[in-house]
Amino acid sequence: SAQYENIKIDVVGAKKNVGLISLNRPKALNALCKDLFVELGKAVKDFDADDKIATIIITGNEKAFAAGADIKEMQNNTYSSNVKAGFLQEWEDISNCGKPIIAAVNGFALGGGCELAMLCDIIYAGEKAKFGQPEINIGTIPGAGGTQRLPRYVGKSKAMEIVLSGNFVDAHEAEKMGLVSKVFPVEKLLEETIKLAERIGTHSPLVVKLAKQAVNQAYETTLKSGLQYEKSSFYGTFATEDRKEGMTAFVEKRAPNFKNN
Ligand code: CO8
Repeated sequence: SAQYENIKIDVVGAKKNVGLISLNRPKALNALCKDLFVELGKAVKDFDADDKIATIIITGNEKAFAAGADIKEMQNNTYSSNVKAGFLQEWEDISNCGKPIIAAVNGFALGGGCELAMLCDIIYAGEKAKFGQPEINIGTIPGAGGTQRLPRYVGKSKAMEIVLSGNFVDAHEAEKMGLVSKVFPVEKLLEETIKLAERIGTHSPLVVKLAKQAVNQAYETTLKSGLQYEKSSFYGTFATEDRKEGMTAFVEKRAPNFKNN
């Protein structure tokens, strides 16, 4: 991954179908400077467009997933410079990805780091992970979903507590409150995340994409229209070769051979 300075990319998994993105500014605890985010957005987009890649993982290092937006870079920003530059709007690129993205979080996931993890579809954590929205400590508030996605994960009281206090929550607390789906020993985290990514990669990529879109609808709409969306998409799977193959394989007691069609 010679073309990147702030991230590393690899293709991993037994079938080489998992795109691994490692944030790589260890001296700044992977603080999310603009250059890093531009590279991250490009790497996600490229993996999303690559037919050989089924699932994407974003990770950091043992000390930090990411300690937030780069405070040194933004300290002299002004309201008008933020508005004019559309400060950090490239973050939206990540949420436009059609393929599943799993965050593998060891160490600090703070501020924008916690928000980046929440932009992902699934969060796995190492047992030393720490999550928080400490923006309040530096006189600002979360700017990339901390006040909006976090309450959807953990409810109002816990989200308020985290955002207003700036206190950190550890991996087990984060799991208990539903922010994280599983916690592993630090050195097992990446291998377990790759296993999940590979498992997802055994399914029809087309149908995985539909399933991701359908779950995301749950956060965008009323229950009634979400259920409508789900039903249309479910009906729609019956127009695919992969649905036919999946059900035929079940009846014939064999493994399905999905064609992404
Ligand atoms: N930005 C820039 N540099 C950072 C950041 C950061 N967020 N976090 C750590 N660093 C740097 C430190 O400055 C230090 O650099 P140096 O060696 O040059 O002094 C190096 O990383 C190591 O950090 P520490 O020495 O502080 O390490 P400790 O182990 O003592 O402490 C902490 C670790 C507790 C994580 C501490 O570094 C810390 O509190 N960091 C800041 C956490 C924070 O406040 N994050 C929120 C930032 S604001 C934000 O994310 C808003 C997001 C808005 C997104 C908007 C999108 C539109």
